[in-house]
Amino acid sequence: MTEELFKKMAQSVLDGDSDAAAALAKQAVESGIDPLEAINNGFVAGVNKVGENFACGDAFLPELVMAGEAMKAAVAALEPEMKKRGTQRKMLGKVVLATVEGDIHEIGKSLVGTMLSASGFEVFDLGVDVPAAKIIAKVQEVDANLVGLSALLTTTMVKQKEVIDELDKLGLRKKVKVMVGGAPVTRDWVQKIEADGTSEDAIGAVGLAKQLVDAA
Ligand code: B1M
Repeated sequence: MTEELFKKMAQSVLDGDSDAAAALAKQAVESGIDPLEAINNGFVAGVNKVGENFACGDAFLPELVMAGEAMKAAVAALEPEMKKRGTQRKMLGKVVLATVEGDIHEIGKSLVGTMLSASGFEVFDLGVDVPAAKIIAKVQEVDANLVGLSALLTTTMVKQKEVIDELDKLGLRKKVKVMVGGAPVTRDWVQKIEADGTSEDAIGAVGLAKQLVDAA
């Protein structure tokens, strides 16, 4: 019976069906199922499958976005019960995320944020066109262990370096890992600005964020 419900949960995420995901989450609460079990044995199985499908070209961007949204809807529906039970979901880390100053491309950055938060990171998404000073202030305010910087323009990539330099000046660079991304970002660029890594897509960003937090 519970196994059947877990399968339906995974399927709701695969289908990108936020309403079904939220309804199944509520059903789990009413049946007395531990909300963390519902997340880990039900919904996460779905989001992992979508990630695999995306990586091998069997799913595309809209499916990825909708799966992330469905996962978020499920977690939101389970959160009150988690708080009630005092079993907060284990957070993998705190990420301050932004598209750098001068750049208003938001779609890829938001997708990365959605997948990170659906995967267990606490995400502070500062939006687009964000100056380095604002990013650093947020890192300090929330004691973040990761910074994610998106840039879609060759003219704004340099702002990624500016954030890294500022972290360095404040002596925060060892403690705070930096991942960068966006279409123009290459491995060479990552090395040049001494970032901690990049990924070509949102699923890769989740894997990278987990690696960086584990290595810290
Ligand atoms: Co602009 N734009 N745009 N644009 N735009 C590009 C980037 C461009 C390549 C188009 C082109 O000429 N072929 C080009 C840049 C050229 C260059 O610098 N080499 C360009 C330009 C020139 C411009 C303007 C200057 C145009 C103008 O006004 N003359 C202007 C700049 C404005 C500014 O930022 N100051 C501009 C404006 C816009 C719109 C506002 C119209 C719109 C953005 C709307 C919005 O975001 N709300 C827009 C769009 C849509 C694009 C394209 C067509 C699509 C970008 C996108 O959303 N892709 C883009 C061409 C292209 O990329 N094909 C283009 C989908 C998204 C899911 O992918 O953002 O790459 P992406 O994110 C991926 C990965 O890169 C990675 O994961 C994401 C998910 O898979 N990733 C990360 C991203 N961030 C990451 C962070 C990570 C890890 C991975 O860790 C932190």
